[in-house]
Amino acid sequence: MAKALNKRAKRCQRLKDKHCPIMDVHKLDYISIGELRQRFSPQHQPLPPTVDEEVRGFKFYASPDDGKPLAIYGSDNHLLALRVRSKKPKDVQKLASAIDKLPAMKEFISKGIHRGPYKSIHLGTWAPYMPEPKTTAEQRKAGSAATELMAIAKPIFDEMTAILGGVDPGVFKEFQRRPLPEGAQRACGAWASCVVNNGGVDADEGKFHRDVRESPFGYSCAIACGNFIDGHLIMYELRAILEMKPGDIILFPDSLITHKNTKVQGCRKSVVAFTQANMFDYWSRVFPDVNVPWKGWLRIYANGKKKTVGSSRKKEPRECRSPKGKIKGPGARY
Ligand SMILES: O=C(O)CCC(=O)C(=O)O
Ligand SMILES: [Fe+2]
Repeated sequence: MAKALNKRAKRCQRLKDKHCPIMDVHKLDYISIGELRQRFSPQHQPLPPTVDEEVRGFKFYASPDDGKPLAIYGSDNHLLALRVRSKKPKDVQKLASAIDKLPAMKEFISKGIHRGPYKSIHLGTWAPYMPEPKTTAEQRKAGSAATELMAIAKPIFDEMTAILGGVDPGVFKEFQRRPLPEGAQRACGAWASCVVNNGGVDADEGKFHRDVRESPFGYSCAIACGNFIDGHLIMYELRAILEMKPGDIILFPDSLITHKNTKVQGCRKSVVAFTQANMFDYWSRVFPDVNVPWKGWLRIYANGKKKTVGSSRKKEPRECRSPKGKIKGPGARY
């Protein structure tokens, strides 16, 4: 497994050098991923009242017609955001149609933050408040429409995975190194799950948020599809507005960077692939060698309770079932 992953990561890097030798590269001297991690809080932090005025002064990164990739690095030379145009426009179109076929999606409210007019559905595998990762209830409820969508999205998830492997082999491997329990799939390429957003017609501007349940040591990856203009992605700490055209893929640490979409003209949909931090909590319970990197951080829950991450964790190895049903010990492989 580890060898195969290393090989895949190296292949992604070779492909990246071949396909994206020319990138529009920007380095920001006022922010770094290290600082963002230091400041990380699992609770949403209020932005200054002058935020709208500030945003008007942010740098706009247009998405060029030739799809030239854009990379934004922080002062520590770590990647903060990468935008790449999908090389599979037909699959992007199919994805947009498959999203329309999903059953009525609920309006999304997260941790008291109403994320605009989006309708959304969570697909794949995660483990909130449960001992073992499972397919999301929304996916089970959506049935065959969700299964079809995931099949249609597969080439896009593969593309996103290759992008991740090309720019951050460490995260690429961390996300895929360890198995999931029987019946739970790593559903979105390197990522365990995704959220499918459908903004409908002329979606309003979204609300600033961070996806605080995602690992602060990972990247999430979004693709925009549909028939629209605008709906750019504002990244607050980067003081940046990234244009996203249909088919644009953006890789960024969405638990660290406060972001929202601007108002859309037309029908904008998106799929965001992510791996929640709770997957690492699960792996750390099953495998004695896994340490959750954010162990020791103070977590403040919505009800005001505080807990130091990892303070009550027992490090006893537990059995893990392989997808084929055989019981395997710690370090089990697919
Ligand atoms: O659609 C996008 O560009 C981003 C969506 C997003 O931020 C989210 O679903 O959390
Ligand atoms: Fe988000």
